[in-house]
Amino acid sequence: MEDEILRLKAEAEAALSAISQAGELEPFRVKYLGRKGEFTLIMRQLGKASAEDRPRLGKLANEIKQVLEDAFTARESELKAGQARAGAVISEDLSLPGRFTPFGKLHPVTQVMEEVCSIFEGLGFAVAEGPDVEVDFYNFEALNIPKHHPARAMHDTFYISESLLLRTHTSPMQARVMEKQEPPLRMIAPGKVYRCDSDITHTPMFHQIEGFLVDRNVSFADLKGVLSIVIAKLFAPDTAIRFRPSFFPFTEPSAEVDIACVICGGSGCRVCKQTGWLEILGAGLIDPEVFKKVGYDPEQYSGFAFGLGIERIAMLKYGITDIRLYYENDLRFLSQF
Ligand code: 2NL
Repeated sequence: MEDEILRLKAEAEAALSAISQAGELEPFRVKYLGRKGEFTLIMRQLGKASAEDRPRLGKLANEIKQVLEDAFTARESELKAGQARAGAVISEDLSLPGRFTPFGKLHPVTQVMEEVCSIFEGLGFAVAEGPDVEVDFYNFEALNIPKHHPARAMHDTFYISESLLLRTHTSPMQARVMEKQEPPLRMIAPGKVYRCDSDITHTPMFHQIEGFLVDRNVSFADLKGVLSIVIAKLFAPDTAIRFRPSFFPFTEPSAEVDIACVICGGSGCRVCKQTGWLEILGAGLIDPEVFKKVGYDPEQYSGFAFGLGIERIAMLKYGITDIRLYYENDLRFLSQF
């Protein structure tokens, strides 16, 4: 009887290790471990053994059955894992097109902002960013706009308190830099600005880049030279430009700069209101009063400054006709840039 049990163990172990495919597992289980299998038969025959041998043989048979069941389970999971690996390789069709991964893009305003910044950086201008919440002094006072000056009314300021406000332009940053550093200086200040104004062509928040250069003997010709290069790089190399006299409290003389209409090339159309020209920025030579406020000697230094609105430049560059498109988050619009 004992020999029979041990022989069956050896036979089952050999059969198990010969199994190479998952399909052979079930017949093995039925033959050796099933309810009508070889081990069940042996257990039944234990009744024929002598009373003194029976407990020992029963224990031996049970132990061996357990060992075989464990070995079977291990072999089963081994084969199933192998099958999954093989299946994965076979089911992959390498000729199928890849899955589309949607990717984001920079907003057109951000793209133009970065483009203008990199053009100025190429001309040696440093980039400085400042706080959106400003104190009255840097936003107005230092830029030659005293309290009750009519220019304050032009700015439609959002006040937070008597002396705190949302900056109405990015030049406060320039005043902060001039106060701390001595010329020669060349820098630009990009960022968000805020004005309490909202209609089809105005949003209460928009983006500006303002810049300035201060050194000895800086003239209007230097301003014209720098702006000509920037406009040529931003639009087309042969874009015509013109300067019109204007007024800003912080520059004297001041000018508004136009480019030949990017739509009609100067012959007149709806976009340029039949003038052939589009205004793209304001500029001028820094007013000596500003130099005094930041502690520079206007007899020693001169400089130019300019400011441009990014939304407007992006509209002209890309032919965008409605400023509201910037804020609707419509992917059909945004994915074009
Ligand atoms: C415009 C006009 C301008 C500035 C901005 C400036 C002034 C100083 C220092 C640094 Cl004193 N930046 N900014 C100067 C002239 C004109 O903006 O029409 N902007 C959209």
